[in-house]
Amino acid sequence: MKWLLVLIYACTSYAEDYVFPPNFQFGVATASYQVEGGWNASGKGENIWDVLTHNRPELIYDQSNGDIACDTYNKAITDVQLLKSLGVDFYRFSFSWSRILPVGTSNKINPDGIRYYNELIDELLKNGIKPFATMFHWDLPQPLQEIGGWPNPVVADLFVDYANVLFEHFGDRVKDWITFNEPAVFCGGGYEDGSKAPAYKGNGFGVYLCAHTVLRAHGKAYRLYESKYKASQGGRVGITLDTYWFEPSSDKPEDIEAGEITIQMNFGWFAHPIYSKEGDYPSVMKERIAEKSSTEGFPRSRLPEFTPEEIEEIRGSSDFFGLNHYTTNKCTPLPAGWGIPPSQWTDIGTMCYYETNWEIGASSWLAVVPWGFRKLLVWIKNEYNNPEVIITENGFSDKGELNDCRRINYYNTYLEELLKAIHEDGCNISGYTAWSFLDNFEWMRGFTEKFGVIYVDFDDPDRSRTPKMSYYVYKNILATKRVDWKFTPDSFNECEF
Ligand code: GBE
Repeated sequence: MKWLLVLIYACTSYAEDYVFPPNFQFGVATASYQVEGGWNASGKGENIWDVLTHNRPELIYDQSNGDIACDTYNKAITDVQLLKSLGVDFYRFSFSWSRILPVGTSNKINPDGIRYYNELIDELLKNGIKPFATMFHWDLPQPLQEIGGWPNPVVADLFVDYANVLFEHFGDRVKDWITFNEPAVFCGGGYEDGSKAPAYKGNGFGVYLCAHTVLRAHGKAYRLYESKYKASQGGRVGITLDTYWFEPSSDKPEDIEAGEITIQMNFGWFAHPIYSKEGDYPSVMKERIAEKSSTEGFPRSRLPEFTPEEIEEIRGSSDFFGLNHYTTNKCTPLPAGWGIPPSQWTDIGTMCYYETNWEIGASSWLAVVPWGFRKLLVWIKNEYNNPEVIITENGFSDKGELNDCRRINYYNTYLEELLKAIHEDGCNISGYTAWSFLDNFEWMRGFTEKFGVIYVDFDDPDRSRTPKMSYYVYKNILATKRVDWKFTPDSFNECEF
């Protein structure tokens, strides 16, 4: 009996026993529009989220906006002390394009924008925290939307001009750059399903044009850094892509194919051009959209084509793989006659859903499925030759409680799966970022869903901050480099897991 127990113990992998590698980096993240406020302060121009929330408040669950948000525009310096005490290696924040370039083009730079980010970056460095900067987290300057936004190919060049301003002013101190946050989400939301600014509803057309410009912009910004700044500044540039894990709904071949097609056309869409050996869009995506387009009577595919030069420019244009991951869906082929073509959804041709017994956060899309995280990490390893992955977002939403045991459960279980991916699957993962540092403006969901490890009182004109229980649990993980289910911070009640 005793030996049987020993055997069972030896064969079960206890992720609790795994530690994070010594050079593994931890951080927390925010995004400019979600936290800064100061929407019209000192020379800042308007962006598409200012315009959307002001003109169409009915689209936001609580009719709120990011005019003040967490007021980090005025609180950056004191917030750094909360980062310091948390013990993070880096802070992932994003630049507001229209705070730096009020009308989007680089002929006019706003000195107050440069000042604001200089002060934040200097304060981080003074406190031993690396700035990890995203150039674009969805807040496009409104004048660029007025010329069509991302579907207009010219916006790629304007983005590169903006990137050049950022490298020039901040690249002496910022060494870790992300060009874009989740292009699949802002292209799909902005130009296909209407769930993100500028909230256009499309028909399987603008969404691919948006993505095409973004990929070209990313490749060009990467090559600009490589040729003009890398030697002197010595930093690195990558991109952040997001995806659910798409689990086949059964082991039937058509369901397995549905899972694979879904990840290729939601994620491979961006990952394949950048990280695969061959470059360009995944072949399954090119074939499917060409075929659908032709049956729909289009003279050519709705998916634009890269030139051979563009394929080369984009291929390999990333020094790491930034990954945002939150949840998992199960997928099966779309039943015949479902969906109205042309659309991105009918192009993909699958139907994905949650199991009814999965735990759901305050966000209706956020099911807690930690094993999906590990499967995704292994899929990336196999598909793209084990690139260096940095988890640039992962987190859980609730209604803002301080005793946030469900968030702690989420972090503990997802981090355990990440540890298994490192130690058992050989995945090359070098960092992890909790979303989010602060409760903040959750896009169309307004302030109704909270992701922060710090509570922000949005009724208090001063936007006071109170660390939640998860803040201290995360702090303990960073300090001990392991997950400890028994750790209960002082003055909090123990969680029942
Ligand atoms: C990240 O995206 C964002 O980078 C970050 O800004 C945001 O605060 C964080 O997630 C939390 O949401 O019709 O609304 O139910 C779901 C995560 C929409 C990826 C939600 C879009 C998850 C992709 C559809 N999803 N998001 S619906």
